[in-house]
Amino acid sequence: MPASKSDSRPKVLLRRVQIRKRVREMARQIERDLKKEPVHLICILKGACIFLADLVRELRVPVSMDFIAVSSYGKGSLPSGEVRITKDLDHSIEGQNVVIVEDILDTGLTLNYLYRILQSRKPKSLKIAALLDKPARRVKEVPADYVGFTIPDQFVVGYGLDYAERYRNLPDVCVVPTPEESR
Ligand code: PRP
Ligand code: 7HP
Repeated sequence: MPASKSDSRPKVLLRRVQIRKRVREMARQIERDLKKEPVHLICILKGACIFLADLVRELRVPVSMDFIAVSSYGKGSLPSGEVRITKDLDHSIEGQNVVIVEDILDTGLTLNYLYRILQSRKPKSLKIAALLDKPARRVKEVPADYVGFTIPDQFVVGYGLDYAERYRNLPDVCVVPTPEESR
């Protein structure tokens, strides 16, 4: 039976087994590029925490990690482009091989901002691993080195991603209609 327009239940887009396989492949790719050197992972809170937890357990090189949180203003169809750090890193990244771990690359505002800030702190190398890439909404270019899945312009939840803080605990990545879409 086709879902009615008012059906707001999450629908699976990416199953947990698919995600697990792809995260393992991304870890292998990261290891190859690192040539056995240690890696310092920076998790962008909160959405990327589940991806980080799975990625670190797949990596077979020495790993350290840190966390950063940002807030963006004007999120929605017309982003204002303002991003602000609300929790900074605990440690310096100077001279380290850093990989920024992000759940979703959407407009690119968050990663464009963070990439520039972190690059100015003189890491040895700086790469970006994004589980999901939604290129349809890109406003700012972002040099993503590792992308799990390219997805269509739909609002997704689960595997760390939320809608109004809900659904982060869903093991699959699912699509939920936003209020604008259900109108
Ligand atoms: C989401 C997501 C990314 C960002 C991507 O974070 O986790 O960090 O938006 O969007 P952009 O490419 O358009 O900047 P959010 O601000 O919702 O915070 P959260 O991770 O705590 O849910
Ligand atoms: C942020 C975000 N959070 C959850 N789901 C999406 O599709 C998103 N795009 N940008």
